This record gives sequence, structure tokens and C-alpha cells, in this order.
Amino acid sequence: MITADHFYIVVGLGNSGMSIVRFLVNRGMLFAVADTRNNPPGLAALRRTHPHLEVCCGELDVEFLCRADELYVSPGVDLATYALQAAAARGVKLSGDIDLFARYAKAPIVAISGSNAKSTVTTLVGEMAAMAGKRVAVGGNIGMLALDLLSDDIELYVIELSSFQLDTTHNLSAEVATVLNISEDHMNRYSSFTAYCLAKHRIFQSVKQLVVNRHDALSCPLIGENQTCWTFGLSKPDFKSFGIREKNGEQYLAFEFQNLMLVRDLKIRGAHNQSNALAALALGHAVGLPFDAMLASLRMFTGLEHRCQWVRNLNGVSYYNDSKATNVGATLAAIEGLSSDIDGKIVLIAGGDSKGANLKDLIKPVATHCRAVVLIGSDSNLIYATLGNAALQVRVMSLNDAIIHSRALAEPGDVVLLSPACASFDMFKNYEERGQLFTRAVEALV
Ligand code: UMA
Ligand code: ADP
Repeated sequence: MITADHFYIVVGLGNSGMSIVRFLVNRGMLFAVADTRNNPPGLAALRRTHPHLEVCCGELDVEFLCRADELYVSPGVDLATYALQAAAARGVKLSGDIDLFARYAKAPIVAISGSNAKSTVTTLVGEMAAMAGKRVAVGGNIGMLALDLLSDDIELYVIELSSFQLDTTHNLSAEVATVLNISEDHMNRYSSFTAYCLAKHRIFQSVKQLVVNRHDALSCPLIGENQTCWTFGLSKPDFKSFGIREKNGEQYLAFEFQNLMLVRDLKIRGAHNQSNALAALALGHAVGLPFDAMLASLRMFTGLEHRCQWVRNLNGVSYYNDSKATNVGATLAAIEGLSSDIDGKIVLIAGGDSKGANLKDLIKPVATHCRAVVLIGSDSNLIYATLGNAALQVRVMSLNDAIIHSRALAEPGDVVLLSPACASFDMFKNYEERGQLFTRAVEALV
């Protein structure tokens, strides 16, 4: 617990930092604030609301940080930063908002991480719990900040967690936790892929039940004797597992030996979304949600904006906005998921900031399923060089140009897919802005 005789420093004045400030103020704790930027966006507002608060901006100062018993570090600040490491070496504890949340949450926590599908599965589990009549709070890396969710009234927390948040979490003690899948992401922040995987696995600290992806060995930690493990995957399920079973030529989402619902009754498309539905069922089942409520939510769920979202059909060509595909794994899922549903080929719009990822995994699916690739953004030359002759490639300067070229390249029956495999920050405010601009421009095509 936090105590009044300790001194805390909040590092970072973004959304997470501000939620910690509110939390500490409400509890009358002693703290100061630091941010690596000279003039962070939230500073003026903070000075207005808390004129006496000590704030240290610019390069982090070791002596300043060492005055604290504990630092609450924001996810956007790299823990490898020299001053943070120096403070840690001198005995200052490094934590974050999720650690603080876990210390104060009184209801069971469903904790969800993974390289992809976190938001989809978190939203689904939240909707399943609400449908089952639970007082549920949903947030974390999406939507509301974890600390803002804390309330004595809540019966269940469903929390999406990024690897950055897990880096500063020491004892989550979730009722059930999952790493849905692991593929390379954020390689500009981690020293190796192993380091990234280990960060994800911090979600299993003192967990009671686990949900593991049968088709992704990296999603599975060492499991203790007293922990219950449920699995999900597209193969036929067995005991304690969720999967897909065929009967009379129809495919069903199934639990153990019981068929639950027809796969074709799902509104979300693609094999990756079947996997997401099964993961949500497994997490919900682990916390005792009844199947009827969970299946009713699944039947209604149409998916989230910017995730393989159908925009329109023009002259026989369908346009999809998958702007949330900010890593290679997500783009692979989109290419494979959509290509199994269409007669034609895919014209892929990709590019942006690849965050140091290995792009080679794109070569084969692009060669098999793509008519052409239209590249935008700071890493377009890198992707161009990596893909080589896998497909026809065009480099353009703007998203609008990419849409115009894609339209010209696509043939009836094809799909134009914005699935960048990259972060958006080199050209846009965020992936939402990139997706909105794409959708608007596509809707305006005549
Ligand atoms: N920054 C500095 N110096 C500081 C503090 C922040 O330069 O001292 C910069 C960061 O490098 C970053 C930006 O400011 O570019 C925001 O960083 P932050 O830590 O203040 O971010 P928050 O506003 O608190 O938002 C964070 C998550 N952002 C990051 O992890 C970068 C949000 O996820 C998350 O929704 C929010 O906490 C609430 O939990 C965003 C994200 O991109 C959507 N997440 C990544 C992902 O999903 O892949 C991890
Ligand atoms: P996250 O919160 O982990 O980024 P989202 O649900 O927002 O996850 O989806 C991010 C991207 O990953 C989208 O492009 C989406 O189409 C893709 N995606 C969704 N489910 C999967 C999956 N099971 N495997 C790979 N990619 C997926």
C-alpha cells in the first residue's frame, strides 16, 4: 500500500501520469512529478490545478529521483533510461499505474495481453460480463485508465495490458490472465525478442488461472500445481479447452465435448477472430460467466473500428480499414483472414514506422495473396527492399496517393486493404487518425 510517510515521484505527464496524480492527491500522499520533455502537454493544466506541486521537466535528474521511495513510471518512458536505472540501483522502487491499481482493486481481475487482439478480446469479455449482469469495469491500455476504474462497487475488472505497463508491474495477482499471442513488436524498446516475451509474461505474476493459446507456444508460461490452465485454439478441443469442432459439415465454437454455437453466426470475420472469440469464452468461463450470456454477446459483436473494418465496395473492389495493424503479426492475420474470403487478390497499403521489426515474415503471404503493395511512411524504403520481387510495389508520398494508386491497381473481386504493419506516428497523430483519413477518402471516391 502507499503510505503518508513515503515520498513518491510520478514520471511522465501523459494520461497514465495524470491518473496517478489524481490517485495520490485523493489519498493525500506526498509526491512530485517529472517529465523528460521541457514542456509536456499536461504541464500548464497541472500548474493551474496544483500550483504548489514540485515539477521537474527535461532530462531526468538522478538526485531528484533518488528523493523518492517509489517512482511511478509512465509506459511511454523507457525503463532503460539512465536516470531510472541509476535510481533503481540506489534502492528506489520502479512501479507503474497497473501495480498501484492491483494493490487497490478489491474485485477479481481478468488481465489480457498479447501482441495482437488485446482490445478485441478485452472488449468482448467486458460485453460478455455486462450481458451476464455483472458490474464490470473495462480499461487499461484501451479506454479508461486502470486507476480511474477503481470502485468498491465493481464486481469484475477486465484490463488490457501492454508490455510497457507490465514492465513496471510487480504483483498483478489476476484471477485469470492471458498472453493471447506473441509476435515481434516494440523492438525499438526491447533489447531482444526474448526480453519482449518476458515482459509479456509478467502478467502471470501470482495468477490463479491461465488461458493459453494452443497454437502459440510463446503464450504459455511455466504453470504451477495450484494454477488452473484453460486453452483455446482453432483445433478440436479436449478437456479444459475451447476450439472448433465440425459436425454435419458445419463448424462450431466448442468447449470440451460440447458444441456452443455455429462459427458462421459470428459477425467478426477471419480465422483470427474465431480464435479471439474462443479466447474470450475461455476467459469468461474462468471467471464463471454463463455460456448463454457469453454466446449472446458473441452473436452481437461486430468488431472494433480500424480492425479489418469493411468500408465500402466500389466497382467490385472492397475497401478495408485495418489501421490498427501496427505490427507484422496483425497484417499477416488480415492478409490471411481476408484472402480466404475473396476470389480476387489484395492490394495492400502498408508502411509507417516499423519500430525495428523484422519484416521478412511479410514476403510469403504478400507473394501468395497480394496483387500489389503500395507503400507510405518513413520505413517505405525498408519494406520495399525487404519485399523485393514478392509483388509489384509502388512508393507514394501520402495516404491519398496510396488510395488513388490502389484503386488503379485493383481488379473486380479484389480487396484494397490498409494494414500498415507499422506505427502511424511518422505521418499521423495516431492509428485512429490514419484509419479515419483512409475511410473518409475511400468514402469520397466516385
Ligand atoms: N513521453 C516522454 N516523456 C515523458 C513521458 C512521456 O517523452 O516523461 C512521451 C512518450 O514517449 C510517448 C508519449 O509521451 O510518446 C506518451 O507517453 P505516456 O507514457 O505519457 O502515455 P500515456 O498518455 O500515459 O498513454 C499510455 C499508453 N501509451 C504508451 O504506452 C506509449 C496508451 O497506449 C494507453 O492507452 C494509456 O497509457 C492508458 O493505459 C497507447 C499505445 O500506443 C494507445 N500503447 C502501445 C500499444 O498498444 O502498442 C503500448
Ligand atoms: P491490440 O489491442 O493487441 O492492438 P486489436 O484487437 O486492437 O489488438 O487488434 C490489432 C490488430 O490485430 C488489428 O489489425 C486486428 O485486425 C489484428 N488482430 C486481431 N486479432 C488478431 C489475432 N488473433 N492475431 C493476429 N492479429 C489479430
